[in-house]
Amino acid sequence: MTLDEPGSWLVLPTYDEVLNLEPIVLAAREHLPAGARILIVDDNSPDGTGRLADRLAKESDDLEVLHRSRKEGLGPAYVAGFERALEGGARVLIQMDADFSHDPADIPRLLARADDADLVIGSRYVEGGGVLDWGPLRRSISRGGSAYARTVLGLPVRDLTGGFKVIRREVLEAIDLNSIASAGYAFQVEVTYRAARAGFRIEEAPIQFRDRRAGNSKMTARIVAEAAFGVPRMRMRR
Ligand SMILES: Nc1nc2c(ncn2[C@@H]2O[C@H](COP(=O)(O)OP(=O)(O)OP(=O)(O)O)[C@@H](O)[C@H]2O)c(=O)[nH]1
Ligand SMILES: [Mg+2]
Repeated sequence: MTLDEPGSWLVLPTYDEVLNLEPIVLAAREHLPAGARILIVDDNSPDGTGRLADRLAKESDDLEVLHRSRKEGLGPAYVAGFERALEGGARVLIQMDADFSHDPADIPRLLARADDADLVIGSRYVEGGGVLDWGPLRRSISRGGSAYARTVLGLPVRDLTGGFKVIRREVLEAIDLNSIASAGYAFQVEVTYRAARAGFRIEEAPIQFRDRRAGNSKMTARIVAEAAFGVPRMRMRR
């Protein structure tokens, strides 16, 4: 395996994304820098996403698959994926949903911002960012969630729950990934919180978020509750 500069790895967590996976991989390749690698982290999806991922990996050598035996939530899937990418020599990691809620065409702009930041957050809640398809209820839950976490944690970040990020290797090495307990959106908050506490430079770049293209949402009341109760706990633990 040869890694071109700057050693970018795209980590794509999947659970039942069989309809989105191949299109998102093709779209991502169009926008990733030369030499970038793609790591799919699949939690034994019942719909066969993992088998499709294996086929894609066989067809091209820029892509590999990390199979996990069961669904444990986004957090543990990302921790496992980040570790694999770090072992593989990643210098800059990109995390993105595999359902087209995040636009792969934004990758170069986010990566460019990492020239002078350690963590770049694709942000719905800064000037120029937004959410295209959500109704008023989901919008206010998301906005309220970010505002709540921002206040409780005292962080100057507008979009704390978003999952489209560019993260420099040094950040992940510094924040003790394995002690992160959060599984859902709280995971996104916790990574950013720890990066901020460790003194890393954080920037938000505007993105337009849209509803998933195909398949079903995995958001549950439990994930929301974990974020609501988990955020004050993060602060107490520090
Ligand atoms: N490996 C793995 N991936 C997951 C898990 N939960 C969600 N994902 C993936 O993480 C990304 C974001 O999750 P989504 O299901 O889109 O969750 P969401 O964005 O909260 O909900 P919707 O966009 O409304 O569907 C997608 O690529 C999912 O397939 C999980 O437990 N394990
Ligand atoms: Mg989604």
